[in-house]
Amino acid sequence: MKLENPSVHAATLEHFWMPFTANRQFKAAPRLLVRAEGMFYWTPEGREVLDGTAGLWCVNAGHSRKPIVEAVQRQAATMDYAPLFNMGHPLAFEAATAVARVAPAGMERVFFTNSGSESADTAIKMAMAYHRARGEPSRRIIIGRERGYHGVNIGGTTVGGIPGNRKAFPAMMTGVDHIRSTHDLARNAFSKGQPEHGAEFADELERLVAFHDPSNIAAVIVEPMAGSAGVLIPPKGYLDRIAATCRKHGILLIFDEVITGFGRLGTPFAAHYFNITPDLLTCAKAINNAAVPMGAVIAKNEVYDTITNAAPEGAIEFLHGYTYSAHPLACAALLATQQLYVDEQLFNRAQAMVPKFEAALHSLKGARHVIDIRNLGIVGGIELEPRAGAVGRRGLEAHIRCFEAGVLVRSTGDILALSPPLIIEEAHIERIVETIRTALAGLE
Ligand code: PXG
Repeated sequence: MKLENPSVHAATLEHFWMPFTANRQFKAAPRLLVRAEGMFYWTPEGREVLDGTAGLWCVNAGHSRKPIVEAVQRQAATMDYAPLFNMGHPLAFEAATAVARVAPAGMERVFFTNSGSESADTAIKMAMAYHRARGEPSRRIIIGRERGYHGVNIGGTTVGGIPGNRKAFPAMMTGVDHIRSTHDLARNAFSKGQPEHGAEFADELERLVAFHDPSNIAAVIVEPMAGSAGVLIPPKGYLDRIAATCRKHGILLIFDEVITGFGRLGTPFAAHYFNITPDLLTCAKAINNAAVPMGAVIAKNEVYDTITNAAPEGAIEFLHGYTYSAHPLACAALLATQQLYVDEQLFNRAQAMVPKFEAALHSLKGARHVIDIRNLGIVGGIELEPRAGAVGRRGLEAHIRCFEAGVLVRSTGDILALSPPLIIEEAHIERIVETIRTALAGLE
């Protein structure tokens, strides 16, 4: 028997079924990256591309940083893999301790996953397990929000609120409802930082709680700042009202901090930024600078204690976990990354850069097609007027033009999103903004 399939050739693009990509269009005109360092990527032709998105909101310390690279290399040569079910390896405990050190006070229990999607589904299961352990197993409903993104697994897809991501997979998980998004261009366009209007959107949660009855609701899951759906910044007072409603009715609050975690807003987490402590917090991406896939759910100590103490002595308390939970290479990258964040004071650095970032971004007001600009921390959103009959085309074309001009920006529909590495300098900010301005000027 021939072992090699004769129809498969090494240089072809057709075998890789690409994630969240227009496969046919991409393969007709591929945009490839082969090397990265600091603020830059390079294409196979050797063209430099300034990274305005930290990869996909994840490379917060900049690319291929030496301490992280060396930590992963060392670990790969020392112990490639070790099982963690009823076994352990020291790096897993050290990594959890490092995360607990920067987590909000009282949230010091860390469950490792391999992605933001797995973190969302893990948090949903934790919420259900918590209420069961407390003797209220009827609390199973999870409330998400329109335009929320919590990854692509079954729980995250169902509680997520991006219509396109959901429509082919309706009602995969039962017992889910959604509050409306906070996006309100009419009142809040061109706000700097948190917009003034819209705290009252949180009142809808009270309505849903009354409708379903608190005795049936396990948790509310929101991104403190919605990233994927186009940088939607919470209005002033909004998150406080959501948190107060959850507290009042014994509902767990889950913050999805996959994007906001580890310095994106100039604080370790958005929870610190908004001074709200959720019950569960999901993260991934910048947890280890995206050097090796990794995510985590950070739980309030009380959630961990409740679930753990409800199980009989000797029993596994939470029947959940992944083969690669706390993978040694991911843990090594995590420890080096967290140390780098401290050594370079990257969160403070990000905070100090916000006024310059904000001013440069808002200088695009008046640029062609721009109908809104919004920002928080080192995150920017630029909303373009959609082209009649072709929603999303203008955004995608702007992304491609910027890439060709040497700057990576993210497009989601007709919204451009910026989330550069936190090592960004003023000159980089200027180059990103001017590249966008030029790209938009030449765009129909
Ligand atoms: N929650 C949030 C808030 C996210 O932003 C996930 C969960 C899922 O994480 P994983 O690791 O399973 O992908 C994310 C992921 C974009 C973009 O263009 C954003 C994400 C992923 C890909 C693209 O905004 N965020």
